[in-house]
Amino acid sequence: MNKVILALGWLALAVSGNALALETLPIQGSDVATSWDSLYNFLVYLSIFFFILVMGAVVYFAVKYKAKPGVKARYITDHHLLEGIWTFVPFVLLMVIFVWGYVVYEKMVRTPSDAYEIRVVGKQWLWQFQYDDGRTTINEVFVPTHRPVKFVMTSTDVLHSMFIPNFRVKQDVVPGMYSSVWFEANLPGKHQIFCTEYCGAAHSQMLAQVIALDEVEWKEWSRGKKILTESIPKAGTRLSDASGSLRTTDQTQMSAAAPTLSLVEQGRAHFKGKGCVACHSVDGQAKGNLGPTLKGVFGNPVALTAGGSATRDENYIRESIENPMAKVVKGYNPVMPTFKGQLSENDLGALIAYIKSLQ
Ligand code: HEC
Ligand SMILES: [Cu+2]
Repeated sequence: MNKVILALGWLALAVSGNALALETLPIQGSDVATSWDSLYNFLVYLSIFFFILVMGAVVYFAVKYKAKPGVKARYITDHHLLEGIWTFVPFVLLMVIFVWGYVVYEKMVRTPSDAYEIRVVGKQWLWQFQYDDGRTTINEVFVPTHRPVKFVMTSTDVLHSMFIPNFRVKQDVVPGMYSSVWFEANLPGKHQIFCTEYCGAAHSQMLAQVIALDEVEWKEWSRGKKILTESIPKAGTRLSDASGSLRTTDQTQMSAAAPTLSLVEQGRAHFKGKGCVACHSVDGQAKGNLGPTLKGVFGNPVALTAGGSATRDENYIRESIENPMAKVVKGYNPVMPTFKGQLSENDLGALIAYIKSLQ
């Protein structure tokens, strides 16, 4: 009898544990969060159902078939119907989970092509954000609501990971390459960012905020106004009548050092300053046979000397600059010097933005 009470105790504990799991999710700050939660809740309810079913059967059979003196247990071999059911039902359920999971995953990883891009650099121990207009911010990133936003991310030192619980998105940030994550914030206000890859002593303090701005505020920010972030509440707690313009200052001062050049202009300056212009044209004309033109290359495939082709995305351009021998463009000699170590992550981000703009 004691064992039965113990089993029932475990049962109650497990069920309440699961019920708690349903209550502890952060608020839903993006559309993906809603789909993600539905799947998560389905999994929890399914687990509760089967937990009760299996544990209930264990307890029931333990009592019903308790060994009695003088009674020999009957030996049962197979039961096709039963076996068929317990194979088919889990198969169908797992397929439902697989397809559903795939659909949500697809939504999370397929970045809309019109997404607003922000470059992110993770370093021990802060997050830096770089915008098209040349501004940078530290540990706060300003994004519009109801518009897809894409982070193109890299690290200057070790592995970090961008995790925004309210949006249910997470992506590793890796030194030497770019990874990306996208979301569409649907709730204005502050959303917490965590670094979720252990990255050294102050890892737990590598925190930042997504500051999702409503339409009015986003316009102000885009015009170069400073947003008074202290007065912006956590997402979900915002008063409906709060007007964005109240939270911007009248001076055109920036949240970070005021940039004189946009990102593309900064990239153009590096392109000149580092001597890329000696070998690469940007107008589609061939520069002798020194190097290929960089006009209209971004996003398009290129044939390689070693055979095959490569897509000229952020990572390809980066590799071309840091390790030019890795993929040599067909028809050219491998004469490009490496620029590894000569460009900061911000410079690289600007150069890539510039090459991207040469369409
Ligand atoms: C000495 C001449 C030279 C200089 C200087 C030079 N490159 Fe190159 N670059 C080349 C050559 C030759 C190729 C083609 C062969 C290869 O892929 O290495 C090339 C290839 C590239 C590619 C790939 C182009 C494609 O069509 O896929 C990119 C991107 C690039 N360079 C960017 C740069 C940038 C940015 C700089 C300046 C920081 C730079 N290069 C400086 C000679 C040069
Ligand atoms: Cu980190």
